[in-house]
Amino acid sequence: MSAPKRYTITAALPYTNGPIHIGHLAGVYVPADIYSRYLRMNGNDVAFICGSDEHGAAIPMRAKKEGVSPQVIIDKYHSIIKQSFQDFGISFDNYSRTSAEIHHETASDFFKKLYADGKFIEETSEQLYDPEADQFLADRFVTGTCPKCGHDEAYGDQCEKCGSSLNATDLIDPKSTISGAVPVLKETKHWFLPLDQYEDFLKKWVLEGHKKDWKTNVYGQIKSWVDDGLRPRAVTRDLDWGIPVPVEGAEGKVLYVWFDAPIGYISSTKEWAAREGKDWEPYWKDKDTKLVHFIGKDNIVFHCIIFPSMLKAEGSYILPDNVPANEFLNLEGNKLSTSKNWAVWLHEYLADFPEKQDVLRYALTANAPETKDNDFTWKDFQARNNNELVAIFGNFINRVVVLTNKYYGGVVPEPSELSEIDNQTLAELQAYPAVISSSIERYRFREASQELMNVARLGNKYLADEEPWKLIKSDEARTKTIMYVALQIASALATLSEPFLPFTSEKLKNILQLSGISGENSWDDISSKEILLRSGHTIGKGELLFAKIEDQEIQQQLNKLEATKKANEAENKVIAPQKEITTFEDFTKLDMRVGTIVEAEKMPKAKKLLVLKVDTGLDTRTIVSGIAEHFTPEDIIGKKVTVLINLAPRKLRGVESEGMILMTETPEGKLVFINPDEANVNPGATIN
Ligand code: B3M
Ligand code: ZN
Repeated sequence: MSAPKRYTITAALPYTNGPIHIGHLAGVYVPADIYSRYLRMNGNDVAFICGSDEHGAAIPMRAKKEGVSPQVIIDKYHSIIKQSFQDFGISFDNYSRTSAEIHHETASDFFKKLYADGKFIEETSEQLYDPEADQFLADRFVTGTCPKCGHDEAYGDQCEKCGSSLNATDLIDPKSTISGAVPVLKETKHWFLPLDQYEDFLKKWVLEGHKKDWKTNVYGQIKSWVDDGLRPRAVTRDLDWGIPVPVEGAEGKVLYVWFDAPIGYISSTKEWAAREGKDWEPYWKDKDTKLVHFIGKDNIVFHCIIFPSMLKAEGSYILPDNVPANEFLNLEGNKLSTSKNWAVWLHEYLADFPEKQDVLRYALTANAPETKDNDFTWKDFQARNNNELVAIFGNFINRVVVLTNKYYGGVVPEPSELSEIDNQTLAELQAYPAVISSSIERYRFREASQELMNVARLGNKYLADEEPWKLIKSDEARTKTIMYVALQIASALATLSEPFLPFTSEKLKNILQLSGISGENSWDDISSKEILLRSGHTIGKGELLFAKIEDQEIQQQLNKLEATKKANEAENKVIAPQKEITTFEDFTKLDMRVGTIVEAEKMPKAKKLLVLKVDTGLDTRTIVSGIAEHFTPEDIIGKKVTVLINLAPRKLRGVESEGMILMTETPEGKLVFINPDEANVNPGATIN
C-alpha cells in the first residue's frame, strides 16, 4: 500500500462478563494504543475504535451465576471497563457498546444485505438440545473433549487450550453446562455463511498476499485452517440474548455473537463520525485506508477468516491490512483466568498504584507476548520500574533538569563549538526516530520500547562521560555545550516516549515547557537536525517522573495472589464422602467433653505442634496438638474447646498426649476450634 490516507485501528471488543486484566492489556490494548498514538502524533488521520461486546451466551451464563438479569451484567462491566481504559490512558477515539441502537441497526442491515443478496445457505440441521433444561444449547453451554488436542474442557465454539475453533457437535463426550445432561440432537433452522466458497479468496488475499508481512503465528493459524478445508458456519443461534435475526421465520433466534461483534467496529466508527461531524464511510470503504485489527490469538480465526469473508460477501468494504495478534500472557506461571480470579485486574491496579499507569504500560510492553506466551511476574514489574524507568530514564531527566536549574536558572545555555563526541551523540539521537518507527510499524512494540530506553541510556552515558558537574569548576563554556546537548536528548525523550509512556511524556513536556513551541515536537524534527530546545528557552523545575517501588508493595500483590490460590484450592476441595455407618453403641464409646486450655507452649523444634494443658473437669492433662501454624499460645489460653478424652494415649516427640482437641477447617485452610464458646458450660460437660 502506498502511504495510507487514513487509519482505522480496531482493538478487540472486550466481553462484558468481567473486568479488564493485564492479559487483555498486553495482548491488545497497550500495543493498539502505542500504534494509534504514534500515528496520530505524526500527523496521520486515525480512528481508534473499540467498544464492549455485550452479546453471546457468556453474558446470560454469568448473569445466571450472579442471579441477576443480563442487562445488569453488561451495564456493570461496561462501565467498569470503559472507566478503567480511560484512567489507564487508552486513547480510543470511540468506545461504544454492542447493545447500542446504532449497532443493532448496523448489524441487522448487514445481515439483511447478505440475506437479500443470497449469500447465506438456509439449513435445517440438528443441533444439541438439553432435554432436561428444554432448550437448545448455545456453543458456550456445551463442554467436552476437543477433537483436535484432547483437552477435556473445550467449549462448543472453541478450545481454549489449542485455540481451535469448533462446532459444538464436534466435541467428544459433550455435556450441557446448564443441567449436566448429555445433549441430544434436535432439528432447528439456521443461516450459514458458506466459508468453503471463500477459500480461494482467502488463499489469494492472505496466504499469497500477506505471507511476508503478517506475523508467523497469525499466518500459520490461518493456513492450517484453510488447509483443513472450510465448512459453512452458522451465523444465527437459538438464544434469547442478542440481536434478533431480522428475517421472517426466525422467531426466537439471534445473530451469532461472532457475526455481530466485528460489525461493532463499524457501528462504533459510525457513532464516532456522527459525533465528530465526519463521514464514516471512507474509514471502511476507501482503499487508501489502512485497517488494522489488534486482537489476542484466540480471536485469529474470527478476524482473519470469518469477518473478512463477511466483508467480502457484502462487497463494499476494505479488508484488514494486518492483524498483529499476540500470544498469551501468563501470571506468575499460571494461565490468566477470569473465572478463577487469577489476574491482575486493571481497576484494582489503578487503585493500588494510582499515577503509575506508565509503569504497567512499560512492564507489559517490554515483556509483551509478541511471538510466544510470556509470564508476568511482580518481581519483573518491580525491576522494570526500579532498574529502567527510575534508574535510567528518570535519572537522566532528573540530572539534566536539576543541573540546568542550578547552573543557569533554568535557561538553555548557549553552546560553543560542538566536539566530535557531541556530534556523534546528536547523530545517534537523530537516528532513533526512524529506528523506533520501523519497530512500531512492524508491530514490534517490545523492541520499540527498548529502543526508547536506549535513548535515555545514550543520555546517561553522555553525561557520565562528559561529567559536567566536574567541568563546571574549570570550564564554563564546555559545560554549557554539554548541558545544551543533554537538553536536546531530554526533549527528544519527551516526544519519543509519548506513545509508550503518555503520562510521563506529558509531565516531561511540562517540565521542559515544550508545549508552546509549535512544530518543534514531531519525530521528523528530531531526525532532521532541527534544534529542539534553543538557547534562551526557559525550562521549569524538576518533578519526579518515577518513584522506586519497594519490596513491601510487591509483597502485598503476591499475598493477594496467594489468597486467591488458597480460595481456589478450597473451592476445588472435594467434600469428603460419608464414612461407613456406625452404631449408637460405638458412638457412645467416644468420651467427648468440654475442656479449657489452661497452658500452651510450642513444642521445641516442631513447627506444627503445641503442647497444651487442658482442664477437662476431671483433671488437667497434657495434649499435643498440631495447630502451631494457626495459633500462638497467647491466642488460645483460656479458650473452651471440645476434647476427646478417652483416646488411647500416644507419644509425640517424646511427650505423651492424652486426648485430642476437635477442629475443623475454613475454606481458606485455616484451622478453627469446634468450640462451645458462647454457651455457659463448664469443663467436664459431656458432648453427645
Ligand atoms: N469479545 C473478546 C474475546 O474473545 C471478544 C472479541 C470480539 S472482537 C470483535 O475475549
Ligand atoms: Zn484443543
